[in-house]
Amino acid sequence: MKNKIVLTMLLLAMVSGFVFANGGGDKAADAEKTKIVLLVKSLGNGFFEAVADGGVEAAEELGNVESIYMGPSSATAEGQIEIIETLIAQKVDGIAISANDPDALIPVTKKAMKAGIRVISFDSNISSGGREVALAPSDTNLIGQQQVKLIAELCDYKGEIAILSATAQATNQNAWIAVMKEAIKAPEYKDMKLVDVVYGDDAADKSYREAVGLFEKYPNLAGIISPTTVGVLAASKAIEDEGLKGKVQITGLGLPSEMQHYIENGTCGQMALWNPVDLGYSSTYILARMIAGDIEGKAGDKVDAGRMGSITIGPDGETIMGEPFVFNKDNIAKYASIF
Ligand code: RAM
Repeated sequence: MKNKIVLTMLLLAMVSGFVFANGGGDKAADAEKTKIVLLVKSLGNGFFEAVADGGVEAAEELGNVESIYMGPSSATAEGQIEIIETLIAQKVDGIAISANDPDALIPVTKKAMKAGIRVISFDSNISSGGREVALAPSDTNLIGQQQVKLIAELCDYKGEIAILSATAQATNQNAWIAVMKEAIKAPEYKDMKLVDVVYGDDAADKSYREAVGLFEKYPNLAGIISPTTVGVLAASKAIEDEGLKGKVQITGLGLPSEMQHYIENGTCGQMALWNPVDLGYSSTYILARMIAGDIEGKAGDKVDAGRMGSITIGPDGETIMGEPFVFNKDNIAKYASIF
């Protein structure tokens, strides 16, 4: 089934690129298109499907680009390494990776770069040396501090708090959690205690089980922070199913289209996120400009990124997209129709 989805997406990507860029149906020209792959943590995640939409949008605008969406069936570095090996053999032009591990991919991405493939990471980054540009959705400190503030407001600044994360190796979640652990030491949070960090691996069933495990282990649990779209959705469902709405608060990084029900019925009072469509769109533009030779991908380079304007590459290739939005009952419907 999953293989079928990958194949269908590949075919769709090829067909749409073909129709939009060539119009007349010139197969030779199609083969000459710049092939840019968005390699995500895992398939079946609505967040990354929105990223893929952004890739296709950018490819259509750029005209000579084919956007290809790929990912392993579960969020592992091994699965991504296997795919990158295949992409090297296929001689694609560029790969933008949301990495399942900051370091484990480096040997294979180095091999890809040596073979002339341009490699950037986005969303969940690869350490320096394993990619050229690293596009973060927002400032790490800002995200971590905001998550603690959001749960504090929901819990009246008191009680036991747990974190339900994605995988234990995820670069992005681990960086945010490190900030949360520091942030919660601030005086205004003195009556809040971080009791546990558990991992749902960005799989809906495991995340759900981990949430239920927290309710059992901590009968006085006041709130959960889940900085993953998969986790926050699963935990919200677990809270509702277990009749804990109002007793256990939940916040995190949630996709409005998936969380509308839980925001509107008050299970999740508020949560944050950025626009994943913009992330796929920006990544595709950055790679396309690097492949075309318009920029090197070095600090100080300015990328002309379509409707995202000009993106400046920072020191060590690190680049930030924008600020997270906060969603609540008042604005969720508007955003749910977009991503
Ligand atoms: C999940 C993934 C992704 C993360 C979002 C917030 O979809 O873990 O990497 O950025 O949540």
